[in-house]
Amino acid sequence: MRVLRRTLGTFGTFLGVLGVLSGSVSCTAAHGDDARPGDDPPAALAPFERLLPAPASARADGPGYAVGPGTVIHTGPGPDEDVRQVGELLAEQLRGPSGLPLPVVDGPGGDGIRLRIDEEAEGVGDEGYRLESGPGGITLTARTPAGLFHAGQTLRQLLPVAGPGTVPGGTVTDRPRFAYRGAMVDIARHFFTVEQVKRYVDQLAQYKVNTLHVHLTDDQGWRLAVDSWPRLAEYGGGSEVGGGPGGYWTKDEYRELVAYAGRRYVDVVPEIDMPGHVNAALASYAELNCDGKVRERYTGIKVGFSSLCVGKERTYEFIDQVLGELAELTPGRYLHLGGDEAHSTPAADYAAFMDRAQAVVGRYGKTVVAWHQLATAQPAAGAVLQYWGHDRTPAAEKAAVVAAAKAGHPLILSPADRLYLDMKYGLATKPGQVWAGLVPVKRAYSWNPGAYLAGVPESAVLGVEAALWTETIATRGDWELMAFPRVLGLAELGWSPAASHDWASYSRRLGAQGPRLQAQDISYYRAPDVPWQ
Ligand code: TNX
Repeated sequence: MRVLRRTLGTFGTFLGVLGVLSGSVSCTAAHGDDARPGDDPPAALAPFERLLPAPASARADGPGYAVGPGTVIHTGPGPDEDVRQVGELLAEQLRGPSGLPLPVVDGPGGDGIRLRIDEEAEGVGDEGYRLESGPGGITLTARTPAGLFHAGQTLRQLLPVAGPGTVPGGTVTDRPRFAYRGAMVDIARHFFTVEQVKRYVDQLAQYKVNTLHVHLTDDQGWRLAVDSWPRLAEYGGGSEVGGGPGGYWTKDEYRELVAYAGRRYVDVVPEIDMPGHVNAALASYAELNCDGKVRERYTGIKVGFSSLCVGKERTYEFIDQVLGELAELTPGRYLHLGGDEAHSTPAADYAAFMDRAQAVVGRYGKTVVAWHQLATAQPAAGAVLQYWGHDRTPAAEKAAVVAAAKAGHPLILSPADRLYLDMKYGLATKPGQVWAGLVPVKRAYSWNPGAYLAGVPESAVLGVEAALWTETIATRGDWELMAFPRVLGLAELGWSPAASHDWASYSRRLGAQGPRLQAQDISYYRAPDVPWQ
């Protein structure tokens, strides 16, 4: 791996990557911690040891609780609609695999699985929880319903993949390292339905990922209906990479996704990318173009060729109406403005445009998120920057981001050579790109977000996000192949304490997730250096 990293630092080209691969064979063989085909099957881990993401603390102690036909889920002591909903959802999630009835009952109850809010619970923060298991049952305690939801996801992992089972006795006390643990999906390059994205939300939420960033618009398609500009979706949504039919989400579908994610304590962050990446809009409305001439729809995979017309007042009416409708649909605090790769917008125009766009977001009561290129302009007070650089990003570009972080702009880290899920694992990976290098499972996990950018302290890092760009990804199978298992590494980096960071331990726990992923029909990549169970 060390050779891989060094070589990528020297050559960014495809040829460089080829060179790395031939070198990596001997490099892998030299490492003792890589399991290879033919090794003995890995020993099973005890339930508390296989939790992923690793909890802040877990202690096995004494006899456990057998979840069986008589088990009841108690959502008490008092009536609380949110706790009730967490209990209902947990029951749904446990019934399938266990085959048990698991009725949900209001009130404190007796034996069984008990969900309790305790606003004074210690060591759990806003999103964490305590899970205590003994012969009389399992008690999940948290300050918030979100914490109870996360406790329930831990409980799922303590039970067998199929059939009833016994949760060992003991206590888990847990809380996240970072507040923002995100995954981005690009439904613009290839269109994907709300149903597919909901499936991803379920897959992610079980690993305590709490944010879904949706890249809704790009050169190849506009994917959300906007009442004041209907041709955006109706015409601009009718294309995608490769010439397929594309598609778009109605407002009701978008609302449904937001509600579905919300029930799983996942916030939706919608992105309307601007001032670049806008060909679909320029193809839908002639008036958005500086020359007043409508553009052709685009189905290729180039970036950086389109720009909104910065000098035209109509452009600002457009973004005001689009962002206004989006803000109304979005209960979360963030609107993502994109702002990346605006290669066709002169720097001064870019800065002037982003000033006005950020003001619009503020006026609708939301907080701006933008790709880190915003650091080259003037990020608004409180704006969050999403860093997508990599080992070969020029020092000056990094320095602008570091300066913005020091000036108080929280960072979301999405290093392209770690967390871009569209990068190939190896050259044999069919879908995917290689511009940021190959990203094997180990590389996606083996870095420290708290000390990633020199000069940026951990306290300036809001969190991490894995991005699934879809230029080369057109099917659910390819989506899952690229996301799994690397997105579990993202979940672990975002949640688990820095002290637990260790590939040997992580890869064993990842291997133990294999049967769970399989049971959920997730077509994941069986990376050769993971000891899959
Ligand atoms: C860079 S990341 C992009 C996207 C591409 C992606 C492909 C970013 C902010 N821009 O437009 O889809 O690379 O890997």
